[in-house]
Amino acid sequence: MYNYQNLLVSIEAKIATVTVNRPKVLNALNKDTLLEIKAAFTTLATDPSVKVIILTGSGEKAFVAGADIAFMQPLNAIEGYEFGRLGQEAFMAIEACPKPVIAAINGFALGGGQEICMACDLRIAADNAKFGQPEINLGIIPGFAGTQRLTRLVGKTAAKYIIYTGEMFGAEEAYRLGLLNKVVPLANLMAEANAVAQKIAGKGAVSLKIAKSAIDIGIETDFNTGSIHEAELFGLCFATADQKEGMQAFLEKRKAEFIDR
Ligand code: DAK
Repeated sequence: MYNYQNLLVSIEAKIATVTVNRPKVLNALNKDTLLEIKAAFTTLATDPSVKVIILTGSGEKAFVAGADIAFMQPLNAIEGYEFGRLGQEAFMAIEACPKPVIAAINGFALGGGQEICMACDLRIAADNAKFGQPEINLGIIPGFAGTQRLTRLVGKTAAKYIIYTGEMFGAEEAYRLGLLNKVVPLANLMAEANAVAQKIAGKGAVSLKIAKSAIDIGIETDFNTGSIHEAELFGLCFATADQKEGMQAFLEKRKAEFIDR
């Protein structure tokens, strides 16, 4: 089911790990890799054996060093448009996936690499991680919705500085800007990402799914509409066995056993 050329997918204890596996080019994203990311996340979205997904890169040097420049260089305008749309669709498959997605950032996350980690729900970086939107140095701008996602995550002031200068910045600066949830030593990265994934996998799948929807839809709308959407989703929780169990467990002073329904 998960047999790809440029991606490795493993599943253990309800946690899927998706690894972009092109270490010779620092896991740069070409058309085939984007097609595989889109296919993998579309399948993972409905795979009942998976509750949480970790996205990482192969090797210790790079998470994803961006879109594949050698692939892009000869493209004409139509091909460039199609490549950009494909990238946006692949990243949307991550963002629209109803399960929490954690980026475990193990090195360079540049251009499309920073953009793909911004499409994830949470970001945990190794202390060697390097971020940046260097597209301006190539005569282009971020094209996988980076101008939109970066601005929403760090605000206009920081986003414009990062995009106008193309400067690289380290994990501590990314953390300070609010781009990251945690920074850990490289040797601990996957253990930490797995620990967070396990903690989340112990919650109810329905409340996780609708919390993601409440946040992601709410941020794209006005406060009042977002609050109404939240109230409707809040009400929906009361149709689940997990809400009954969660509250019963509290009253009985025991740990809740969620069944994801
Ligand atoms: N693409 C292709 N190959 C890459 C690559 C990339 N993004 N990044 C690295 N590589 C390759 C290098 O060419 C090199 O290959 P060989 O020479 O060994 O064959 C190998 O990976 C190792 O890289 P280096 O030798 O350069 O390693 P260093 O440690 O010296 O430097 C570096 C690491 C990450 C600083 C450097 O490789 C670098 O600056 N890479 C490029 C980073 C970059 O500019 N990334 C942004 C790419 S632009 C679009 C939508 C979105 C986008 C485009 C279009 N549309 C709407 C159409 C997105 C654009 C981007 O992401």
